Amino acid sequence: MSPSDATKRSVPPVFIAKPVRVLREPIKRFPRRQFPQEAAEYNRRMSVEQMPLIRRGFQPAASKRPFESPHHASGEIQGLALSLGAHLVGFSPLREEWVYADRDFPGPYAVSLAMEMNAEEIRKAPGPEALIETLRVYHDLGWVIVKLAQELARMGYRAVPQHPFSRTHILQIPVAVDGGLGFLGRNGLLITETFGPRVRLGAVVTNLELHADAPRVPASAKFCMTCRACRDACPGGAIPDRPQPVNGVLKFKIDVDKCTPHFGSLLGCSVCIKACALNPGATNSGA
Ligand code: B12
Ligand code: SF4
Ligand code: SF4
Repeated sequence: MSPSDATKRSVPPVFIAKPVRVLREPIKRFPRRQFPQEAAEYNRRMSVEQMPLIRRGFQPAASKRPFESPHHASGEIQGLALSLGAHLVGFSPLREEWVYADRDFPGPYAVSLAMEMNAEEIRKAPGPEALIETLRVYHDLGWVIVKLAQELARMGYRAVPQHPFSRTHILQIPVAVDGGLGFLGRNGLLITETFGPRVRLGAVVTNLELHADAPRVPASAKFCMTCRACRDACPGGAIPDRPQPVNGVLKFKIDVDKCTPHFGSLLGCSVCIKACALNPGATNSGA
């Protein structure tokens, strides 16, 4: 089946679950008095400036701008996304397995986007600095996604933003893996070659035909099989010793019920990002 405009999913998804369904206990609220004002302000700006645009949607222009080839289209979209502020860009045909069961299939191609979080701020995790940095990058990447969607619509193509901090159609990590941005680490996060796991993810789904390179497994993925730095550092003991079969595929899967209490009480925690030996410049990388 060649990818076409938005269709309803016909194949049951594999790795699906609404977040509410996987969390046996509700996520504890972040302690209100500790919630930093700067983080609250980024949150407010996303709600009042970005979310209304996303809810309204992006109406494609009446005529489609032609591209010489999918290769040319990817090149142009990559340049555009980087100029808007993304740090990594990848393309993939969107697989139905990565779309939440209760959402429509949003389109045939995904543009995955990653934005780096500041290393100094993440080094201070867990605490208010890492939380502010998280919200800052959600906000800044949110604008990249909104603006890219606007541009695609102006070119005459459908564009469905997958904002990093709102309810999306897609699971960001496997889509980013398909787009060649990195691999799934023991810590349950996407690990990129350039920034390690210190990135936030978002995407725009579109019907513009894009050229996708085959996903690459970097050499560092092998190192991750034997390193356990994140597991030793995790305050909840949520990071696994071994990969486990999930829907027929071996993968590292964190224990969400052990993570969430710390995620809540430690203002988003982020220790599994900070502790990763594949952060650039980490002294425990074995390199
Ligand atoms: C719900 C959620 C949580 C929940 C549950 C976490 C979880 N593992 O599912 C809680 C609140 C605990 C949480 C915590 C954190 N989260 Co969170 N979370 C999400 C969210 C919104 C949905 C994920 C989901 O539906 N999980 C439920 C099921 C599907 O989980 P699962 O079966 O265990 O699968 C997980 C992975 O294995 C992977 N996955 C699933 N199937 C497959 C298949 C293949 C082939 C591969 C390669 C991967 C893969 O995706 C899932 C999420 O990581 C995503 C954004 C998004 N839309 O994807 C962000 C997201 C995964 N979180 C993120 C981050 C950074 C965090 C935290 C560090 C907190 C923080 N300060 O931001 C911690 C880290 C915990 C950890 N080590 O995983 C980032 C990850 C960035 C990265 N580098 O990978 C995301 C992508 C948000 C973003 N926009 O950047 N999170
Ligand atoms: S967010 Fe904290 S508790 Fe959750 S997996 Fe990462 S280090 Fe462990
Ligand atoms: S700390 Fe080590 S084991 Fe954990 S994700 Fe990073 S490389 Fe993999």
